Amino acid sequence: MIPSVHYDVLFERHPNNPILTAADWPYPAHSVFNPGATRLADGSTLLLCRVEDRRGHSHLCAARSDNGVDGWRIDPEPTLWPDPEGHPEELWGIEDPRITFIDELGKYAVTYTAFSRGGPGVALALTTDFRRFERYGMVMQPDDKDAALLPRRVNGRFALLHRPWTDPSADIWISFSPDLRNWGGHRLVMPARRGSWWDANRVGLGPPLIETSRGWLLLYHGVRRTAAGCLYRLGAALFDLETAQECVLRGDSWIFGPETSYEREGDVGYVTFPCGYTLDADGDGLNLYYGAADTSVALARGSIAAILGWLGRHGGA
Ligand code: BMA
Repeated sequence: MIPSVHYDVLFERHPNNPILTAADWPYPAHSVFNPGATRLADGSTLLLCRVEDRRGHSHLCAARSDNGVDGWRIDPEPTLWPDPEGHPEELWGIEDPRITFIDELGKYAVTYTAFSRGGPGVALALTTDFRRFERYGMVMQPDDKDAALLPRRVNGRFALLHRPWTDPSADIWISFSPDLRNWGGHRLVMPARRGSWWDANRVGLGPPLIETSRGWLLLYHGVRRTAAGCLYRLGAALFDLETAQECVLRGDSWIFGPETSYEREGDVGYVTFPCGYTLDADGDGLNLYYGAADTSVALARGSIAAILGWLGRHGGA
């Protein structure tokens, strides 16, 4: 075995992990995982968690904390509940939200997986307070998931990263819209690798893209299928600031993956699945919130400068 001590450690797990589980929930919940995250205007952290019930269907529920680690105030009832009558695409639940604050609108955009009879697609809702939501419905039809908006327009258009399912692999695409309703300009921006690579079979956006002076930083999950099941790990890549569609650097190895018992044991073991982050006041400290084994919510801390430095040493075009 190659000792991991020889690899750079880019994320440190929080000692309180897992920071949220179903046992913390104020109403019956089977599992709580894959939260979207954002910093609210008052400096507190909001996690929009995926909560799965015993039917197997998911909804979203907000948890708020002053320090982003503990003292969570969890909504006493589901925050965003599937609405299959008004929105048939939500028939079998809503999952894996990503949150982007859109400056121009002064609103948070929540992109989530809507599990329809036709398969999982990407749905969008806007909110200012995470209490009332303005649904835009399904913006990318099945099979598609792992989507997030960029916080601002790129060349005059809103931009959405997402992950349509194409035979034989699942890759990351970008699409553009003038109004968040009509989408076009679809383009493949990062394919899964093949063969024995750690991200050989599937890749998908993790949290929303992070804007840095060197480019848009993409943290993505890579999936490798094995005889024992799938391994979900995290990788990094950098996209050019101007178009957000040219991959400038892609890291060769994964930078975070399932190692602890709460990441390896659960409903779906060997899964680390981040959907959200917050930044520290210094603009560098990165709080990465991730689902562990499709069972609980965990936190790992890193630094944008350290990830960019690592990409410079371990990334290729
Ligand atoms: C993906 C998504 C995630 C889930 C992961 C591992 O396809 O469905 O919600 O965490 O699989 O089961």
